[in-house]
Amino acid sequence: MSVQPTREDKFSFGLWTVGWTARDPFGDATRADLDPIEAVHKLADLGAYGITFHDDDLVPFGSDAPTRDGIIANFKKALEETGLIVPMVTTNLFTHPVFKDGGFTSNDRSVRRYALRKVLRNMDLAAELGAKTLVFWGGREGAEYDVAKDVQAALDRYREGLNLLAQYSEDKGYGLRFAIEPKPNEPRGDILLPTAGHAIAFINDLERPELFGINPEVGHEQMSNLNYTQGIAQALWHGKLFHIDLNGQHGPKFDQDLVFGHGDLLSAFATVDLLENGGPGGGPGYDGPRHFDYKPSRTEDYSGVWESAKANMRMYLLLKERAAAFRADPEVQAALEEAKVLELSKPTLNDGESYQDLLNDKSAFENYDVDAAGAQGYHFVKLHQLAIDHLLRAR
Ligand code: ASC
Ligand code: MN
Ligand code: MN
Ligand code: MN
Repeated sequence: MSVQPTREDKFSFGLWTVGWTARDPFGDATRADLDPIEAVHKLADLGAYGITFHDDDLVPFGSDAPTRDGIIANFKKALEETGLIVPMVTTNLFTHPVFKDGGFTSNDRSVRRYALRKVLRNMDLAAELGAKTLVFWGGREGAEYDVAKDVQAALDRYREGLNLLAQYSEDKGYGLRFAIEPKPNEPRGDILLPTAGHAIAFINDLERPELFGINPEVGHEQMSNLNYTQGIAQALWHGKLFHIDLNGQHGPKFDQDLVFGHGDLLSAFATVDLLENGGPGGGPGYDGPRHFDYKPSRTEDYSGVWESAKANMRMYLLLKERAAAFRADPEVQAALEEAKVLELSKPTLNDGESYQDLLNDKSAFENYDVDAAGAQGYHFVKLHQLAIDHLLRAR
């Protein structure tokens, strides 16, 4: 089995991940700054195909125009030398104090106008670098105090902002797609659009819903005690899984941003199985970047940083191989059958059957043996144990 990543695997990393210097609310940085050019070369050497960034990860906030141009030119050169691409770009609307009450939804109107300008400038760069997706992680769009935020007005302003940005992309011919990344809390006490479901519902009220999807992050959904795999399954069903942030998390607590699979391993197995193979009944899988948004632990030096970057890709490929073995196993196929997992793909009504036909069908109700149906076993545990046997290489 090969766990050597290749470009075909479509692995990408945020510049802010391997470049995180590990400053946290309680302690100083434990690592020196990482040169983005070194990050490009190192990630390319390790087998990644893409690198992503917030505007300020690449060009320090407040840089003058010549400095900015110089940094971007050097970055492009490194991309050309390595063949690494930039599949996604995102905008930092959370670090500078100006954004302490949000970007698109700050109570202060001038902050909202500034935030829009910052994204518009970044969108030009995204298009110049050939990015296909622009992510919005609204970490500061939220509140600590219910009485201090008019949530309905905030959603109006969120919508106003996103409509404008989409209009700009279309007018400029950039053809970008936009992905909203939910998170329930941290750094705000409560964040707007806290889960995948909230974000998908919100998208339906935008001017161009077809240009908007979501970028769910493993840990962010799990912080809400939600099932990540079920969340992305629903996003796929809606055609809304535009991008994905893979990492690891141990249940509802602070955002851990561990290596993918280093949190809930069983859930990670199910996630990879879904992304790679689609639903067992033929539902869609995922074709986009396998993007890692993790933070190399504060305990690690740079050799540990690169070990952790490799670990993300290794985890993904190991799980991909295990998921393929699981699907190929005839006993699993039989267990899926026995558990009626595949029967769920069969429509509940016959072809062309109306409710009147259903009402006329005595076998569906009057003569239905409800006690026998209630007494049947579904054998789900046996199927699940087969999955675990494959995951543990016991089969
Ligand atoms: C993002 C994103 C996050 C946050 C976080 C910043 O763009 O996807 O989850 O920013 O990684 O530290
Ligand atoms: Mn996170
Ligand atoms: Mn993320
Ligand atoms: Mn993150």
